[in-house]
Amino acid sequence: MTVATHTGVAPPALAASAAYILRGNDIGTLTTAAPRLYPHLWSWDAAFVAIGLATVSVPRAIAELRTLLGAQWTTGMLPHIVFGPDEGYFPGPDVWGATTPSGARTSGICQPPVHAIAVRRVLDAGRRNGGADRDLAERFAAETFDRWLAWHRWLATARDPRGRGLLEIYHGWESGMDNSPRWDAAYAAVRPREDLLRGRARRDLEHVADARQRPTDEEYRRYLWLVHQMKEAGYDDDAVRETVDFRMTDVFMSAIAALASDVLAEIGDELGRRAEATELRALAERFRGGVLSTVSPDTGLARDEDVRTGLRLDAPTIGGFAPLLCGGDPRVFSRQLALFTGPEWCGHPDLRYALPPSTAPGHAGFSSRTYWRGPQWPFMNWLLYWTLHRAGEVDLAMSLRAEGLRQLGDLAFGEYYEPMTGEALGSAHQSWTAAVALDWLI
Ligand code: 9YW
Repeated sequence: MTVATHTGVAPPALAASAAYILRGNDIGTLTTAAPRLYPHLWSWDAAFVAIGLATVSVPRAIAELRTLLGAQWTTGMLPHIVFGPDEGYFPGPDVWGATTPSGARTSGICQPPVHAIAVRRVLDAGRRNGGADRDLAERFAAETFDRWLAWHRWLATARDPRGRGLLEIYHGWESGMDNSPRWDAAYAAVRPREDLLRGRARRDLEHVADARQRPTDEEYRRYLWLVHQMKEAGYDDDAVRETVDFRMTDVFMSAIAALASDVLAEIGDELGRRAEATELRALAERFRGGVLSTVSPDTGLARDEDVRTGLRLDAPTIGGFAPLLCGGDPRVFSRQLALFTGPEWCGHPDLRYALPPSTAPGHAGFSSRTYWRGPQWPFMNWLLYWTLHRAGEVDLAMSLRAEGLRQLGDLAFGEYYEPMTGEALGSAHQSWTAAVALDWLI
C-alpha cells in the first residue's frame, strides 16, 4: 500500500505509531480518549477506538465496547463519559452525580450513536481472522444485540418524543461538537447562575498550549449550568426535556441514527432477528425523513432547529452535511456532494489537505484554530470516508482516506488540525485519531 504522507512517513511506521498510541492510552478496561486532557472513556470515541483496535486485537476491541455497555443506563441510554479512576477532568463524577446500578460512574448525557458501525467492523475483523476471533466476535454480536437495540429504542422515544425523525439534544456536548457555531444562538439564550464556576477549576486549559484552541470560560459556564439543570431534574428524560434551557434538534446525530440503525438492522438479519431488523429499518427511514425535511433549498445544507422557538439555524458547519451520512434523496445527495467537494469546503484553495473543515472558512463564525469552529477532525474524515464508500462514492472516499493519511504523517495524532497550515492542535496522542489511522492502513 503506498500512501505518501506529508512528511514522507511510510505507512508501516504510521500504523505502528498509531498502535503504540492506543496501547499507551489503554488503562486496562478502557482506552482514555486522550492521555491527559480526556483521561476517561467517551462514548463515540470508544466506538472509533474499537474500530481501530479491531485491526490489531479483536478481543481488545470487544473489551472496549463491553466497558461502554457495562455503563449503560437502565433506560437504554449510553452515557457520554464512563469515568475511570483518574481525578484530572472537570466536570468529573462528583459534579455529574450519576452512578449506574452496576456501579459505573458516568455523565448524565449521551453522544451520537455510531456504535453499530463499530460492532459491524469488529464482526468483519473477527470473520476475516477466523478461528477464535470469529467465534468471539460472533458471540459478542449475538450477546449484545439487545443492548444496542435498547440504545436505539431509547433515542427514538426519549429523544424523538414526537416521532419527527429528529433527535433532540439538551447540551452541545451531546452533539460531540461542543462549541460549533451550530449552537451559538441557543447558548446565547442560556443564562447561567453567576456563582457556578466559583471554586471549580477547569482542568482542560492545563493540557493545551493555547487557551484559544478551547471553548471560553463564558461557554464553560453555560455548559455547567445545563449539567446543573439536568442533575436537578434527576436526569429524568421527561423532566429534563421540559426544564432544561437548551433544547435543539441535531441533524447530524439524527443522520448517524439513521445510518447506524441500518447497520444494526443488517447485523440483526445475520443473527436471525428479523422483527428487530424490520423495526430498525423503520427507525432508519424515520430519521432519514427527519433529516431531509430540514434541508435548506437555498444553501443545500441540513439545519438544526431550536425546539423552544421553532427557529431553524443556518450556520454552515459540517453538521449541515448530515444527508451525506443518511442518503435518501438522490438530488439532495448530489447537490451536497458538489458542495462538499467545491471551493467553500474541501476544495477551498487555502486548505493544506482536501478535508472538510468543521465550519466553512468563508463564514463569520470560522476560526481556524478553535475546536469545532474551523479545524479538521480526523475521526470525522473517517466517518465520511466510510459512509461515502458504503454509498458507492468510492473515488471521493478514497481521496478522503489519502488526504487524511497525509495529514496524519506528522505522527502527532492531534485531536484536530489547523486546516490551512496542517498544524496539529488540541491534545496530542488522541485515541480516535490513532484508531482511524490504523483502520485506514490495515
Ligand atoms: C470536552 C473526547 C471528546 C469528544 C467530543 C469533543 C471533546 C469533550 O472531546 O469534548 O471535554 O469538551 O468535542 O466530540 O468526544 O475526545
